[in-house]
Amino acid sequence: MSCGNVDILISLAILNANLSFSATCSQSQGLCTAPWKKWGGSCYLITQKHLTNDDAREACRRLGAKMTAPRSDQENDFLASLAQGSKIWVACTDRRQEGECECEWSQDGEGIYTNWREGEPNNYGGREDCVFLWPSDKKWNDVRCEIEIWAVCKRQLGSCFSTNNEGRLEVDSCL
Ligand SMILES: [Ca+2]
Ligand SMILES: [Ca+2]
Repeated sequence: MSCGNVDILISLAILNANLSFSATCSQSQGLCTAPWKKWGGSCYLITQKHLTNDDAREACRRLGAKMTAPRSDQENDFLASLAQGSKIWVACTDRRQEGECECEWSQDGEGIYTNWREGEPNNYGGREDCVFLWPSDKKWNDVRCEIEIWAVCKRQLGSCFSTNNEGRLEVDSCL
């Protein structure tokens, strides 16, 4: 799937047929509106804000996305490249049952991808139920959920469009 002009024109044509002339948002295929970055079949946005795990999940939810948990070495590397040297949350937790890691974005029938640093997860102090990614070596560590670090939100490809005063569709940054 490309983000080329042809795709955009086709998407606009389809949307134009379905939308009335009012300000509205609609999902379309193949686009990630800046500052979201496209990778694989999804759009990613780094918060660049220090947030607790709960606040990071909520911040992503408000953007129509979910906090990220990578599902492959390639996606893990991509997240590390977005991190710009900062630690970032990985949306995995063993809050529900100590020692049982559950991750966002894992699919049925697919083993949970993990990339633990040696000696982790150690549940240090009996209080580490959330996970971050060290950008230096791209490895994971379990930590307390209350620390404040950056997060990456992920959502399926799509973009927002709205109609302008003349009823014409235009790409909008209404995320
Ligand atoms: Ca734990
Ligand atoms: Ca740890």
